[in-house]
Amino acid sequence: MERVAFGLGSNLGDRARFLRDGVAGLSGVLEDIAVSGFWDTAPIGPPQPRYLNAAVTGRTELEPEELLAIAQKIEQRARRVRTQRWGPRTLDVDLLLVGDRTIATPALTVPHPRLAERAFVLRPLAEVAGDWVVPGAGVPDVTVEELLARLPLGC
Ligand code: A4P
Ligand code: MG
Repeated sequence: MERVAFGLGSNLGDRARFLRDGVAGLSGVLEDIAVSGFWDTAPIGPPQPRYLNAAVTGRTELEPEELLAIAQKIEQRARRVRTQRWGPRTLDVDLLLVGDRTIATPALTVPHPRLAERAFVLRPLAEVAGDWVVPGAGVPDVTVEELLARLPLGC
C-alpha cells in the first residue's frame, strides 16, 4: 500500500459541499483517510472568487494513473466546466504526492509541480501530512511543514 495525498479546491457555488463531495469520492478508494480543515484562501491567478481548499491523505494499491483518472471523474461529477487555466471551478482535485515517488509523464507530474510554492496547498496538507518528505524538494530532505515555513509572507 502506498500513501497518497490529494489537494481539493472550489471557488464556485456551494464550495463546502463540493469539497465534501470530493472527500466522499476519495474515501471510496482510499484506506486510512485523513481530511484537513477547509481553508478559505485568496485566489492565485486571474481575478476570481476566493477558494475553499483542503487536503486528503490515504493509502491505496491503485496506480498513480488510476488515481488521476479517479480525480478527474470526481471533478466531472461536480460538473466542472473548464474555461480558462487557473480560472474558477466548482471542484479541482489534484494528485499531490504518491509516497516518495517522482513521476513525469505528459499526463501526470508528481509531486504536483506547483506544490512547493502554494500556501493554499501546503497549509491544509501540513495538517494531515506535515512530516511527509517531498521528493525532489531539496537536499537534505524537506518536509511539507518545512516547505510551508519557507514560503514568503503573503503567499
Ligand atoms: N496533471 C499533471 N499532473 C497532475 C497532477 N499531479 N494532478 C495534468 C492533477 N492533474 C495533473 O489540469 C490540467 C492537466 O494537468 C490535467 O489534464 C492532468 O493531465 P486541470 O485540473 O485540468 O487544469 P487546471 O487545474 O486549470 O490547471 P492547473 O495548472 O492544474 O491549475 P492548478 O495548479 O490546479 O491551479 N487559488 C487558490 N487560492 N486555491 C486554489 O485551489 N487553484 C488554481 C488552479 C488557481 N488558483 C487557486 C487555486
Ligand atoms: Mg488541477
